[in-house]
Amino acid sequence: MGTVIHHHTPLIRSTVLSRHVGSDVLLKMESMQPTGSFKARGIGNLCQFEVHAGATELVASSGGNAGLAVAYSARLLKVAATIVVPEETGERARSLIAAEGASVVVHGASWQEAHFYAQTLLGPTSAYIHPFDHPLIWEGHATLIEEVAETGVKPDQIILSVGGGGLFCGVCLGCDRVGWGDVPIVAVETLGAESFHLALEVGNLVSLPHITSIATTLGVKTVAAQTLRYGKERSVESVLVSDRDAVTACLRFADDHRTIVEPACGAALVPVYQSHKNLVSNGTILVVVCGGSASTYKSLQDYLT
Ligand code: PLV
Repeated sequence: MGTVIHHHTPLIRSTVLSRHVGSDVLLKMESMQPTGSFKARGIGNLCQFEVHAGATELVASSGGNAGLAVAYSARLLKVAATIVVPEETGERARSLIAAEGASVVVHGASWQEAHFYAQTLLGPTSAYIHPFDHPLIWEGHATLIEEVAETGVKPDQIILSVGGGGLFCGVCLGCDRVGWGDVPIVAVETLGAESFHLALEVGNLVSLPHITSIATTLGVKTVAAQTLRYGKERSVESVLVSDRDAVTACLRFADDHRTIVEPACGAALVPVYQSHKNLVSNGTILVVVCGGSASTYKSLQDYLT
């Protein structure tokens, strides 16, 4: 058996949110993974594969949470890790990564610059761990849908947030595996990080000039090619929300569910808190509470003042 890196997470029916929208709102609590986000699933899977293939060092680039999952995996798998984060990644995320025993390197304005730089640090026995663009990452993330399906519930709609789309690809793959290929997905991004929205609009991959959203872990200038492919093939509604609304959703969620998440995750809660016009009524809505470790209650409050 391999090393246990991700956990089976709770699936909670939210009374508050269900009453609010008039549908059953089910929360897949990925915020309860050991490093606070869904990343443990797919990133853990890729790290495990690389170490079994002989890697003695894992090198990654990340907005924060993927890097934290690499650092955590590396510690469990007993290999070294170097994580390159951009300048916009805050002190809290950096210190959480360092606390797992990884080296933290700060480079570039956004994740894309960190990504190019990280690849120059690879030694002969290092493996590069991308934060979202790898089939083994999608395989790992797909397990969250398999866990929901095991409960016997089939949702009428799935809401999640999109950065580069690793989570989205994993959810699409998981849906295919459990026979949910027809379940529509609401894909949420913040304004200033809307690389998926624009790609869907023009039908091609686009590159944002800058990331201006505070949801820096959604701050990917170009989504993965597979993200766009799935986006074209399936029933996907792309929704854009403001940073302010994402933070407000985080604070309401903290009060309603005693859980602190990043704005990157709060974004996926906005359509629910704002009773978005296209939410299914009298049905079942699955929200992927993807989590994120960089925020504190105070940092969320400070943003609004
Ligand atoms: N964050 C990536 C990319 O950052 C990272 O390196 O951590 N929600 C949270 C809390 C996240 O951390 C991320 C990804 C996402 C959502 C979006 O996931 P994706 O990239 O798989 O769509 C720049």
